[in-house]
Amino acid sequence: MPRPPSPATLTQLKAVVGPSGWLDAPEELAPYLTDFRHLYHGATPLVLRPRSVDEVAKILAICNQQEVAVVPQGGNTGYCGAATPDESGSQIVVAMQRLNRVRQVDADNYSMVVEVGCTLAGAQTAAREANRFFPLSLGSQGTAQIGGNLSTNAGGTAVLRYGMMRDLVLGLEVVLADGRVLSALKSLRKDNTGYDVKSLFLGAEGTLGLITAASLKLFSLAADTATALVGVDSPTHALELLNRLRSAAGEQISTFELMPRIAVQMTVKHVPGVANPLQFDSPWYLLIELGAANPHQNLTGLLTSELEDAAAAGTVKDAMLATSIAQAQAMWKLRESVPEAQRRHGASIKHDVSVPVSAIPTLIEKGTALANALAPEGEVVSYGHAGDGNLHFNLSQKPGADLPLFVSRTHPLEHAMFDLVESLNGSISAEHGIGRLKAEEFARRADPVELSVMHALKRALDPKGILNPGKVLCAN
Ligand code: 2HG
Ligand code: ZN
Repeated sequence: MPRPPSPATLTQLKAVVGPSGWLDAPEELAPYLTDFRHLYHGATPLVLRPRSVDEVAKILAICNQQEVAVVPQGGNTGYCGAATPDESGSQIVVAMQRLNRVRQVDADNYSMVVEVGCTLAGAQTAAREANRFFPLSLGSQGTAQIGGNLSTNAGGTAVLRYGMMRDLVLGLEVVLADGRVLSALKSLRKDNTGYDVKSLFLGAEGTLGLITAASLKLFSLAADTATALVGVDSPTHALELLNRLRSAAGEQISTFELMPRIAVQMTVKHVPGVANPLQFDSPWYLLIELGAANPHQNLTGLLTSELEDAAAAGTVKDAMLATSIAQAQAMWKLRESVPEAQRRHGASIKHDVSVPVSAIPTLIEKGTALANALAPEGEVVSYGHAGDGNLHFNLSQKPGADLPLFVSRTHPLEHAMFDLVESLNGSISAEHGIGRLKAEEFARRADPVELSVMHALKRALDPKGILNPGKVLCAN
């Protein structure tokens, strides 16, 4: 069991990072103590901001020896409280933002090595400057850091084509609990040498080691893009359109995002600068993007004719293709601002879940019935990455509804939603992770054998339990 750090240990830790590498004044600590959604308010005696792998290694060696708990933190944009220390005041925060070098971009190998404190947007820019493309794409990419993306196995809006963060990793550098550095930073597409050890740290939310750098896959930049906002009558029609587009455009579809009317209305109302680019009203909207490296693909022509055929078949109600970069950006801003709009609208209950793509219409239909029955003070705002089966099945507090009553619906509704998701062979966490928020539900619902393997790995890699305790796995 980890214990509070002694004054001597705190002094030792400060010495590792030097005077500019630590914070302990209450006003400086404050930003590190609350998660993005303000669900948790923790305490810590010390925030360390290492600049090098060597410093991280020394920090962990000391903490392991002294049995002091460590909570790694990146951009602090996570949804499940994984990067927030607990309330005990005995956990040290290790913030990674100064470990932010781009170590290498190898354009010929279509790879780059970046440190975990780089923002996602910074990594994308480094790739673009070498005429390459790093495809992970999230609304929070200006703040979210690569370390958090790796540790939560982030998803976002291009998973349909490029997969999740896990699929974009070639190699990792990780500091283990005892301070040893695991160097698995090779940039190879083929490497069949034993167990895939690095994969253990992806999605582990800092509970098995602290990732310090990653080798990431790069792709060709799109020279031709087509973006459209499309209105459909139902999620079933959305699925029909997805199938049609997959047949016609295959891998070229990178984005297929679903939004209900209420999400669009909320966003236009609450987020400054968001104009409704669609001049027609529809129960459901889709943001669709196709991209190709070949500039002569005429993707706009392809998308136009597919949408026309879909309209003739009754699948599509109406559609608008972006005719300028500004118009495409406005469509993206509309989609990416939905979480912000929900935040401004009032309290929300969120479920980041996934099901097989074919079950999305059932999830929405049955989930809406559950929500109406179990949380009548809320209205359903279910949107997200329909093309890969991940829905943010969220609720917003109805205007004027009783707040404590609405909030009291959270757990009963979550149980019912997770039961539904399980009955559809889905997952209770699609892309936001487990953190502290879902640790108990995860322990209750995970396959017991799989869970016992996870605990065995945790014991093997972190025998003293100093790495982000209470996150992902509940105590034994
Ligand atoms: C998104 O897809 C994010 O916009 C946030 O994953 C989802 O706020 C949410 O529930
Ligand atoms: Zn999402």
